[in-house]
Amino acid sequence: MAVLGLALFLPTLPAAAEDGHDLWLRYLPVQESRVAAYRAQATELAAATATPTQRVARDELLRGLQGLLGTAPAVVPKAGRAGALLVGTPASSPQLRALKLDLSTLGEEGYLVRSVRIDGRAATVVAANTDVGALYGAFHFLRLIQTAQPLDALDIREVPRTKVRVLNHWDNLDRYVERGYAGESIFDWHRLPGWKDPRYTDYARANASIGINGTVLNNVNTSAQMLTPMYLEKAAALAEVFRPFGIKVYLSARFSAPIEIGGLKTADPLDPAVRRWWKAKTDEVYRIIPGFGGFLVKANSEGQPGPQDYGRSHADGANMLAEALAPHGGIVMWRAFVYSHEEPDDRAKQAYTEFVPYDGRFAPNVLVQVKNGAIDFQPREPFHPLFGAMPETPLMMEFQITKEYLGFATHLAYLAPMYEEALRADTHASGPGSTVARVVDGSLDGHALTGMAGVANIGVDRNWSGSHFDQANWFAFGRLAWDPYLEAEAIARDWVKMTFSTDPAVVDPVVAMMMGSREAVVDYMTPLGLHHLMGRGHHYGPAPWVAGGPRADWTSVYYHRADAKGIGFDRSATGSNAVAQYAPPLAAQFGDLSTVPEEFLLWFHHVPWDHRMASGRTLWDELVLRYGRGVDYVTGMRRTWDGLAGKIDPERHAQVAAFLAIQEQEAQWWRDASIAYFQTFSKRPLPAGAAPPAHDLEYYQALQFPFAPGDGK
Ligand code: GCW
Repeated sequence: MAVLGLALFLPTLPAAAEDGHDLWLRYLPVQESRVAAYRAQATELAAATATPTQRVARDELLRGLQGLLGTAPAVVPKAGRAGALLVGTPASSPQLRALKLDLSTLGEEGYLVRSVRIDGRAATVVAANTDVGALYGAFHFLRLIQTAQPLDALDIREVPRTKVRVLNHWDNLDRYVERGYAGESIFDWHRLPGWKDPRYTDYARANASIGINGTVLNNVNTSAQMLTPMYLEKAAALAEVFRPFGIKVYLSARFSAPIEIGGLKTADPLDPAVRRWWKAKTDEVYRIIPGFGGFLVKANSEGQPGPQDYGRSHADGANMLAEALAPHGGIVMWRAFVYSHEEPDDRAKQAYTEFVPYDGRFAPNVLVQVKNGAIDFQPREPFHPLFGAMPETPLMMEFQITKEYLGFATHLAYLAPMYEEALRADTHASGPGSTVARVVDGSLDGHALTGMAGVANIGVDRNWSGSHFDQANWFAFGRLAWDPYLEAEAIARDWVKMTFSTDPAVVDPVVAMMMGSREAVVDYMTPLGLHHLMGRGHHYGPAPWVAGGPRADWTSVYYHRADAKGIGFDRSATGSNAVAQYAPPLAAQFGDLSTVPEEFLLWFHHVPWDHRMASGRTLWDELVLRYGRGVDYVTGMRRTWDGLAGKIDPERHAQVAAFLAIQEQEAQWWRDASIAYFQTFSKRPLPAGAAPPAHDLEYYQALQFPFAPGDGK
């Protein structure tokens, strides 16, 4: 019995050490008991190989099936046996054409995966209008096997709900990654274009497998050098690798490039010479990079140049670039992450104030790219008030995948619940049900140009993302960009099965652990609506005491406003009145202390320490309790993970275990430092049972981290 148990278990354990490099595309053998059934449903593969995209689809299927089932199906020109897999488009396969499937609603990227009969024999067809659609379908087919789904009676129809699904790399040309915690940039500019690292192909495979169809190669804080011929040639080499996978290359454009590399005296968007320069530059980009996607721009934000330097508006700047791109079918992604240097107003209000007046004034090929919240990728923010407030303008979502504010790469924080929370938030813009997802997918206001951007967490670390669990955030971003209505839990389930094991004894506890992990970070870092309390500059660790320096809104005290009376930022009508930027029902709900959801309490209100919470506790006691709850959750994750030893390969198990130990220490540090600090204002004892901080406040304040990774430069 023991021997038999071992034999059954073995195939799920890899022979070679697992370093995470294969991501969710590991293709390890499926459970022995399922092999025969799966093989019978992939007896042969009929797939055209005339185009590069057709070839990558075929190769992926062969590689996947070989790995999963131990044998690859025979490649045949025509499906002839029972259990054949037919992949393609009506143009690539006469046999597929003969099936007369209705592909009319699939567009350019959608696909069907369907059980059919061909000449009376059971078969599976992956059908699309384009090769890329078929490639997405091929990945879906593999995912069904990877996640142990049955393959009979398939009737899957998938069409992406957004058009532009892009990663934003904050990667500099010297390979430093701003807010990157996974090592240097994977883009090896110095050796490009001559050396095309095989990683680029794997990167493209991984992205295509989750439906990502674009990538912005360089940081939004960019050098104009990116637009010089030397670097365009390098970007072209990457574009060539990515193209078969349906991935377009985009570049961040520095607004002052006409001065820096064009020799002009100005970058004024209304100056004819400047406009001519951008037109010529854009034509050149398209000559060098066929199929180029367009520009991403951070303008007049955090010191970046922009149209306002010349008294012009964001719309003037965006439209100038849009005009240059339009003849080529390119787009502009113009970021709304702005807060001005002069503006003394609540930072949370500034993007709305600057952008709403320009609603309807942007060219049709401009997307305004809005972060999920109005401050900056905090562990929890209410949705950005721009969503729903610019019906005439397509707004794309910008999520951060890299965990700048959620514990860098060492903390386990599954971000899909946070993305889901933002996407499901109801803006009430056109009555109830006007969710952010409906703004983003264009359905609310009838926009065809739609998109979602994710700030990448990718670097040269073997496991790509700096930690094994951070791969899940890349995966989840792609899946949600494709379909913003997917459930975070279902995505986690797929990811765990593909990445660790399909064994329910692994899947259930790991998914459960992931699902609460982001809330735990909120608890131990910024409970009850607190925000922006991290270390200055590098953003590592707690520093609610940060004050002074160049700008008030780069400090912590600006955001928490703790004093003898209470804590929190009054954004109600008696304060900054940021609530008024939301639709009336929300403005009323958020603006009233008795109706504001507790998770946003201190985001919108300055609240007395003795305020009664729903729990019956005082605010102070509740705050202390939430901090502790966050730490306890991490302790619980450690316990769960330890219990999985033997069910997960030892290499990855050990690293995750070590990282969880780091996370537990850092969670404790966040709790203790925050409580020690806020207690100097509340002057109240800790609630019964709460342990005092391990050190005094001075200890925490004295900690320095001059070499913390990822700092802006
Ligand atoms: O999140 C903040 C970061 C900056 C970043 C900026 C932005 C790229 O701290 O490093 O700069 O936002 O989104 O532009």
